[in-house]
Amino acid sequence: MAAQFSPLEVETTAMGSQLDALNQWVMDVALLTQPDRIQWCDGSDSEFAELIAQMEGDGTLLPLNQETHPRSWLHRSHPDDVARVEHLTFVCTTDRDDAGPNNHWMAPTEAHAKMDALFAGCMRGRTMYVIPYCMGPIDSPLSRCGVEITDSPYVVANMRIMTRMGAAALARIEREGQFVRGLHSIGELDPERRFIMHFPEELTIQSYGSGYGGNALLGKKCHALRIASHQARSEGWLAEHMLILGVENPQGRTHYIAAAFPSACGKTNLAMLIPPEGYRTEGWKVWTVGDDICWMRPGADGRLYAINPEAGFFGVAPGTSEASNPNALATVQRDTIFTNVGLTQDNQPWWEGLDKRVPAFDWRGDAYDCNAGKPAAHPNARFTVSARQCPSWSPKAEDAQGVPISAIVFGGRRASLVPLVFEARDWTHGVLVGAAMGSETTAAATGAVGVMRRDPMAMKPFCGYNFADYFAHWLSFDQPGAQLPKVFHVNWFRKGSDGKFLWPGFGDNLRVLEWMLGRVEGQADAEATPIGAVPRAEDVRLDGLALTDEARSVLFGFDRDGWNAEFAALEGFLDEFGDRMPDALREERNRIAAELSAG
Ligand code: GTP
Ligand code: SPV
Ligand code: MN
Repeated sequence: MAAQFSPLEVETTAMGSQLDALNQWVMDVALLTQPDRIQWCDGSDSEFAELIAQMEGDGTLLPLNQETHPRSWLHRSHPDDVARVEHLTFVCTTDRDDAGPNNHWMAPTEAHAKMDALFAGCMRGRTMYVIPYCMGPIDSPLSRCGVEITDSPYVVANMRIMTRMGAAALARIEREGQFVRGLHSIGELDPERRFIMHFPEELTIQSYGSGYGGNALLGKKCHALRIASHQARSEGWLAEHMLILGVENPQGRTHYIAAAFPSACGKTNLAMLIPPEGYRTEGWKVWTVGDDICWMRPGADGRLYAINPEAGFFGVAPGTSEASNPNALATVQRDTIFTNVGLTQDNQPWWEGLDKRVPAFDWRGDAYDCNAGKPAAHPNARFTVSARQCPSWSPKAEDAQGVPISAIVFGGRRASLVPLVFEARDWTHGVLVGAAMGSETTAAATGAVGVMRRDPMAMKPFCGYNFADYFAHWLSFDQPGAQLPKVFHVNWFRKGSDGKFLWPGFGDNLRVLEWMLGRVEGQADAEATPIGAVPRAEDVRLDGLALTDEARSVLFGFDRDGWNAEFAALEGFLDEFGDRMPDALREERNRIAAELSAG
């Protein structure tokens, strides 16, 4: 059936589509890229097994120790292709201002010409895979679909884990008639010939020259954040770089929390939190709904309802251990693709922070030299695994209606100034808190690590349109009848005078979540300050923690002079957006700045 719409001399698997627009696009792409073969992916087990066998055969995947890690593999990427490339990522809107100063911009005609030249003939000798996928539960009104065309079997295997991929997604696409078009080729994996282009007005993505997750699994950051944020703005919802978790208290009541932290700043870890021992004994539980992306929209009762558009985790491996994140470790014991981790002598995956064993090979496959001072795993080494394998996977995670959100949390890596937690006064203040977020850069993107930058709502690399319009969109949710979540800010990464983290983090972060939910239910105390409500040390349960006096005063303190300087700098940031920046945010900043300087 598929062969009839392809004028090319190519071998095509059956399936094809009932949707002329999809068939036509696949044919146009094939004419441009000239693949030897077209494979429509149905998402079946047999298709997955064939892909894996093929990749084992050509060395793309190395089978791991099947006794300790059944059906799990190591993929070693090209050494220059290990992270997102923000400097090569563009938002191509007709009007430059629609992309905003927060994005790299290129005119759509110029970008199309550039990409057409790169894609021309690039799939000669290769198979072109057509991947219909659904972001979110297949039956959810909040879900959205796309089709990714790629020449990378590694991408197909990862998309099968990360999305609802195949026949069911195709059926929904045929019913709806609309889908996001993503075209990807690994090209020559040449950093000089690499671009990640977004055309939000055309619901189109074009990615060339990288096989790395965020650049190549187009359902993830490209669709579910950059394109979806654009769609969400016009349709009245939010597409956010947030984890979603449920906290069940000893009375059996569950509150859901969504939290935006920048890349490699703790979303996966918080989403899979295991309560500290005392809390476990009392009956506290944490349920994982999502670890990276959250789509939210107001329900009939005025509350925000959230779904996780993803079906798997593409998580940071280094630092994951039995002590820090036992749930993640349990999740990746089988049916997992590891990318750029090290290997032990007996073929088990290994990364820094896992345990005390000494690995035999580093992520490039070279013999590991423990005296060379280089890590065995790449700092941005990742695992791809189905979310259903996670022991804390929430029974509500695949609910078509989503979960109601009680609290929104912003946070980043801030060595100084920012206390452990504070609460915004109201929604407008909360939007300003998100807009003002800053964090130190991490290995999730190429470039320097540890540099402070502004990363509003953890969306600096992911917002598909002008931040000023984005903040205005956030403000617009404050409507009569809305039951908006409370907004908080956290900082797990405050350092002491010895340069070490002052807060133990990980499971103990539940102590902070408990305080937040106490605020939501009107039970917990705090001190009002110009930056918001800050708990005193006695307002948060710290039993069993050995916090130093410095930790207590700094984590629960408020540094007026430091915040004065922070708010002065914030004015400059808001001004970068000129008239487009909503007055309400400027007024909110002015009000707090005045309070701060009034002393
Ligand atoms: P992306 O997948 O890139 O979006 O990252 P993420 O936000 O999910 O980050 P993740 O949870 O994978 O954490 C990244 C790093 O931060 C890991 O090395 C963790 O060990 C470390 N980390 C996470 N939570 C904490 C914490 O509470 N305290 C400290 N000190 N480190 C943490
Ligand atoms: C991130 O960098 O925020 C990630 C990994 O979650 S990627 O899919 O590469 O964006
Ligand atoms: Mn992320």
